[in-house]
Amino acid sequence: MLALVVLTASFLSFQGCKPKGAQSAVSGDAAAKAYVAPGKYDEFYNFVSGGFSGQMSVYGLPSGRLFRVIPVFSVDPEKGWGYSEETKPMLNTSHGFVPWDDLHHIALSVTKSEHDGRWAFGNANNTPRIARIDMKTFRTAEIIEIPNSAGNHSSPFITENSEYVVAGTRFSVPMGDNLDVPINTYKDNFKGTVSFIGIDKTSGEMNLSFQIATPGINFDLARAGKGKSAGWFFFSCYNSEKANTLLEVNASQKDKDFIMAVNWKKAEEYAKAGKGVKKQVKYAHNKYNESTHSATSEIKNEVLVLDPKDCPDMVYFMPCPKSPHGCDTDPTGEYIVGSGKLAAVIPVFSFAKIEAAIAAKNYDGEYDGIPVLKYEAVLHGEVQKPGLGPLHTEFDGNGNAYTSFFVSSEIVKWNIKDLKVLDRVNTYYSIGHLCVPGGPTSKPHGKYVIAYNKITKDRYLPTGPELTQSAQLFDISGDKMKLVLDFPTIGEPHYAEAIPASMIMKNSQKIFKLEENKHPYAALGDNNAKVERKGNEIHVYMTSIRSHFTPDNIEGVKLGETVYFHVTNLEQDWDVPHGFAVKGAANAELLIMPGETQTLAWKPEKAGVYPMYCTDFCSALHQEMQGYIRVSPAGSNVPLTFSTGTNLPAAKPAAATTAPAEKTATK
Ligand code: RUQ
Ligand code: CUA
Repeated sequence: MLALVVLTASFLSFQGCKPKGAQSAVSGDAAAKAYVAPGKYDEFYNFVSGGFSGQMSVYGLPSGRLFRVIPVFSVDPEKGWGYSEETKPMLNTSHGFVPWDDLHHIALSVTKSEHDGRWAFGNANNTPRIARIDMKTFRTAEIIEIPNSAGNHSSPFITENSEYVVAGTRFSVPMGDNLDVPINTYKDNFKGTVSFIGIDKTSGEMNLSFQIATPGINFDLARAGKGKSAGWFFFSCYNSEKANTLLEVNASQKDKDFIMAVNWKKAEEYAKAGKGVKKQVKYAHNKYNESTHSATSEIKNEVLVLDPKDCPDMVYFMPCPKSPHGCDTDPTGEYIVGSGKLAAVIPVFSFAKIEAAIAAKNYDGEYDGIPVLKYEAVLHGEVQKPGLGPLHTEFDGNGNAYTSFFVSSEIVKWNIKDLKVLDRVNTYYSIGHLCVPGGPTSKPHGKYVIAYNKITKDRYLPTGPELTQSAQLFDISGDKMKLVLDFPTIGEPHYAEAIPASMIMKNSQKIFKLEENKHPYAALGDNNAKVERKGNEIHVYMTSIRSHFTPDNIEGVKLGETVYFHVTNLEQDWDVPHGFAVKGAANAELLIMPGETQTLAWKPEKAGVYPMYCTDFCSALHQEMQGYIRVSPAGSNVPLTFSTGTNLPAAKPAAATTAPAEKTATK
């Protein structure tokens, strides 16, 4: 048995085989299908998670053109994200400032399980957090940390009407007062959680509503129910063996792991009825305010935890073959697809049968006190011989499912009701997630399936040891899937959702209104520009407008002082950002949108004159958009002055006592 497991494990680590006919898989009209003529728009926005880049990227479909990289969990010098004083608090956590994370999954907000085009959510895997991106601005509006979690992989997933965004911990960990325990006491001391984060209907603001304590297993992925199963949530779990070392072998011992079914409506009732226990924790909640153009970070200390032991009928386990990875619910909400990474079949569960099995108490014992439903009792059926290494499933709304297979490197189309395989196409190579526009919703938009591949090999011009990351677009409008396009992506394209462009573009924000700018250091007009000394801080209230800064000459800064450049972009025109950089600054540039104020902190190390300039090509005289700041020794008596377009009028006293006096002396 062990030998078999080891064999399977090494088989899985094999880097996907190269399918035959890799070059000739494209049919004649493919180019026309992906072609979006210059000046024309794509039909879909594709929001793609950035994996270990910590960002989210946005592509057009069907063209595969990259539109934007949205900074989320990682600092981004292009936009000054995490470098400007205003955005730094967004990356604050209970561990302090964290400049990076690993963003695996996207969840777009839904109403009645259909896309509503308001927000995109993304998870931080490493230091558990969830971010909310506002689709009006394509910016991160909020980040909430998740306590009692480690490796926030099973996240974020969203309920029917975006009531909650939900997150399961990948690692079980010690919780409570004593965290310093021997690792080999795993079975006694390590526990898991799934977290329900409430979303405000209007503002989108997140709040950690409650957590459910679970046995010490690993949560991998999840989906909410829909339609009649909308009050339920389904989580795939592995390591029901509760191994804490060499999981590739030790967590693959059992024939079946679980899908955990949670009645979240019931959990919500228990939480409201005070069934939970308030636990002391520490987590950061960061919000970006669009009128102050600044983020705040608040550390919170409490979470409500529900224990299934005190909350009957809230949690059930369903056996699922061999380390289930993806767990997907079909558009009707009747079928739940589990994908066992090591399984030879795809089990499909029936919600009607789950309800019946619960009513009849058709159990197969318990796991840590939680009832385990009988596999046969809840099973709709198994897809036979689908492929090797099933990972994820999306749906087209016509009764078909599309499952990605890592090991056999293909997408397999099958019918949800009769479980018959209908078609298969090779992917180049080793697909992870896949995306049908609207695929996880109750109303898929269909048309395409996009493969997000793990390995690129020979598909593009080589770029040294690291090759480009890659996605592939297939047309699914006919009976057979057809490869249309390969397109390179930024790393790592993990999961993605696609939404019709028409749902987003009409709401796209063009500028921030100056009259709504409540930034405490904004200068709302050139006349309001000024420089002030506060203790050992110099605050520059600076404006930028095509094509100058006010002020653009500053003198009188002393070594040891920190200069804060608060730059307000006075433009009120779409597509006219200005940038700002100063020589020697130990951070990034600022990129300031029309009507916005952003701040760069700079602590000069040497006396001298330092140039500063606009970094974004904004006008014909962009290259003239520059200035100087003079730094003098700590004890100097150079007065603090500033100007634009005049030769330092405020500095006249100093000039009068030196230059004219000298002139007088020579006469
Ligand atoms: S998981 S490749 Cu990190 Cu989304 Cu299946
Ligand atoms: Cu402003 Cu270039």
